[in-house]
Amino acid sequence: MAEQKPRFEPYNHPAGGWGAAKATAKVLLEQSVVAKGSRALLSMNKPGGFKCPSCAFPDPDREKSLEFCENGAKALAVEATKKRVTRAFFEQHTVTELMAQSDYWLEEQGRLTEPMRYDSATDRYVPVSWDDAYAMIGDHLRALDNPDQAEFYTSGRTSNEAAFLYSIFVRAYGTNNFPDCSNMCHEPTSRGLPMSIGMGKGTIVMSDFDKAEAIFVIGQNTGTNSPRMMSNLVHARKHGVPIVVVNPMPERALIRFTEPQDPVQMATFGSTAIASEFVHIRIGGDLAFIKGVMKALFERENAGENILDRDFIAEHTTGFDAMREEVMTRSWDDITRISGIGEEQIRRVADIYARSRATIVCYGMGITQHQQGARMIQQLASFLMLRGNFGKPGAGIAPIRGHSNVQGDRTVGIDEKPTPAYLDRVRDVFGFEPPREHGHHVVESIKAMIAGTAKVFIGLGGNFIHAVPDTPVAYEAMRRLNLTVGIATKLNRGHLVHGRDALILPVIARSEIDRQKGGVQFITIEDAMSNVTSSKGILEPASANLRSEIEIVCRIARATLPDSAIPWESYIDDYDLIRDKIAAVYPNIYEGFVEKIQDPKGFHLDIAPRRRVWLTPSGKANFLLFPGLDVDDPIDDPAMLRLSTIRSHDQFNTTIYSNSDRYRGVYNDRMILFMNAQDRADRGLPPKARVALETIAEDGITRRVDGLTVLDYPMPRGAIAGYYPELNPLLPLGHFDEISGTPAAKSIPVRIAAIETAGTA
Ligand SMILES: Nc1nc2c(c(=O)[nH]1)N[C@H]1C(S)=C(S)[C@@H](COP(=O)(O)OP(=O)(O)OC[C@H]3O[C@@H](n4cnc5c(=O)[nH]c(N)nc54)[C@H](O)[C@@H]3O)O[C@H]1N2
Ligand SMILES: Nc1nc2c(c(=O)[nH]1)N[C@H]1C(S)=C(S)[C@@H](COP(=O)(O)OP(=O)(O)OC[C@H]3O[C@@H](n4cnc5c(=O)[nH]c(N)nc54)[C@H](O)[C@@H]3O)O[C@H]1N2
Ligand SMILES: [Mo]
Repeated sequence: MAEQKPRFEPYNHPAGGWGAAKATAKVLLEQSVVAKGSRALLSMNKPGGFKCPSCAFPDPDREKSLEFCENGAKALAVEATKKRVTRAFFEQHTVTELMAQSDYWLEEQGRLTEPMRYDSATDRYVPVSWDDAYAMIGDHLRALDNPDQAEFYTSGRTSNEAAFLYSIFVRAYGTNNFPDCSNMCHEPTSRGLPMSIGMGKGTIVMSDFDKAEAIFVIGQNTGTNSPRMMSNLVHARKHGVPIVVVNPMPERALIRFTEPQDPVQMATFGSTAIASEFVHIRIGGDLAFIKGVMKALFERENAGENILDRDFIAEHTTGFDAMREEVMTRSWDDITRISGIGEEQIRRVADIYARSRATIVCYGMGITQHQQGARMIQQLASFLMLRGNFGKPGAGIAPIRGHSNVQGDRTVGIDEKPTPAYLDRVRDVFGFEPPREHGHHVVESIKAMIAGTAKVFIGLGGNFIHAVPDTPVAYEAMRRLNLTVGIATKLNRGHLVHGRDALILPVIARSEIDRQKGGVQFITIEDAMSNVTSSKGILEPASANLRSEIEIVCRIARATLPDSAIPWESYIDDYDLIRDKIAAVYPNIYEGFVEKIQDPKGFHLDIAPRRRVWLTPSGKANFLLFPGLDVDDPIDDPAMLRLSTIRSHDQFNTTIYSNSDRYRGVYNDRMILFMNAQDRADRGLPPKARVALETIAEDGITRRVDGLTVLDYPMPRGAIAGYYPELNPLLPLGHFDEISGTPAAKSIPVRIAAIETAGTA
């Protein structure tokens, strides 16, 4: 792409619509895959086709002709691209030269085509045979003093089958070190929600959207990150269902949206107003806000109204009185000051909630990535419990997951804290004694690398190095390792920041045909609403020398554990054999997997709270105490700003599709700080000033990012936002959610460190 000048222009149209249609066509064109891509799009998310590799939102129940969105099309187009990274490419560029290129450029080079090994003599990646690559991994792993010296990362695009075998292999090898992308994402859901409702997953299914009488969307940028959910929101609004949006940024699609799949709206340039209440929350103000809404409800009850579901509370819950008492001690002054929301709006929202007989709360990274993200989620569950919004149609909690199979990977064993019952099942089914000691999550794995106790890193997908906090520290940690392995579709920074030995192992992508001895195979995924469906690629693989993730895992297992009694090779030929084992390890969840997955629509995993069954120690749903009003540690520094690191409309995590962010009016620049104009003026900054940002932390480390342009934006006072992963150097490794270890990427305390240029008006 030619270097283009940065441009800022507020986007005043509805989101979606023709802008989205145009962007979809453009990306197919850029990747030279118009015909192939369009054919593939027709089969995406259809029974018998493959699952969109982008987000985890389920397929709709409503019949429609096309089941993809602009960003799903982008994800597919970059996967189906005609561009290739070949051995000639690696011959032309040393790793040092590649390091000087942008992430965007690396991604643009296209699909990896054959296994490569790092050669330190020439500072280049050179071809290696698959067998030699497996042997190298086996040699390194067997040479370690202790299996806990290896870290086995998983990213959430990995299928159930590959993740399951990986979890068995790693445990047979002898460790529970499973850092995974979930540790930076919905881990607060997975760890926090079970304490409340006995289950770390969402409790709604798609049809609940049609029955809900109120929908909350908190800290989630739906139009960009799970665009297919916009259909549900549009449908709800057309039927008069109020939608409460809680977000420090007035995200365009949540304000006004044109449904690209609605021919009438498209033809008439019509659109739907989405948020009936837009709650312009301060970063981390959600606890104060939710407690404010609860206080308003309790006050109305005290005044004689009948708002709470007393039967539900009595029969199904514990801890209600203590919780209510704590909420009632909070003053309206504190609630409004800390949330940034006026009492009047809080009471209006309370009224919406009080009138609704079935309420859904959806949330995303704006809730999870805080220092008390898990406890905040527990309060959302409590809020729902007040009116019995579990186990009835149209109601429940809806964590909107990220990667398309991040939920499934956890269900089938990617868990650094496995339960004893699960480990017993693994022992009984596979005949080895798995390690019992808990392993490392992401933050702990980096600490182990820094301490020098970790020696080998294997990444099953993902781009660990740019997803994690404290980028420079992570670089240094990676470079100390004996071996780093990237199992990937595309070249990324993680392959360039490597250990003494390094391998890149290219895989068959989800949209591609996976031919094995037993015929063409399919894999399965579990979406954010616990539907398990099959996915079968239809495109020719990008190269004849790719392997399936399953094969790679099995071959690594054999090379590492030559005497293992587990029949690794057999799983490569026939993935049904893996599904049989999944059923054996998880009889309560996956019994009859092989038969049930024959249904083209898939099947739904049991979610106990939907039946009002609470798998908690008390056997009830628990109102949990979270005293105070702050989700993050307050900091007494008048210069402090809270930085939220977010996604643009044109990226998938660390993959940057373009440097623009259409709905926020930003073109050709990602080094942006969205800031309230008054906060800017208070700091003596002219419009569009170029500044450096520095983290406020007490660990003696200076964290600074230069070259950021300040953009006046409707942010609440004291709150700023900028892009991930460029701002990850500002996120301290020690700044994470207490319960889950998830980095608090939405609440980094920072200050302006320097004004580089005065900017322009
Ligand atoms: N196209 C596309 N789709 C994706 C992804 C992608 O990168 N691109 N990533 C996938 C993944 S892995 C994930 S986890 C999801 C992420 O999807 P989202 O959860 O939408 O993630 P973000 O864009 O990081 O930010 C979420 C929102 O939180 C708001 N926010 C920030 N701080 C606060 C706060 O303190 N309170 C509240 N209430 N809101 C706050 C931000 O303004 C932003 O609108 O999307 C998945 N889908
Ligand atoms: N500051 C900040 N940091 C964050 C976040 C944030 O909001 N702010 N969000 C966090 C979140 S929610 C997440 S989930 C993580 C994401 O962390 P990761 O999941 O590690 O990162 P991705 O960018 O999704 O990984 C992209 C790479 O995956 C590989 N890949 C793509 N498809 C496939 C496939 O089918 N198979 C295999 N084997 N490889 C494939 C490609 O090589 C590509 O370069 O980042 C986290 N980090
Ligand atoms: Mo995520």
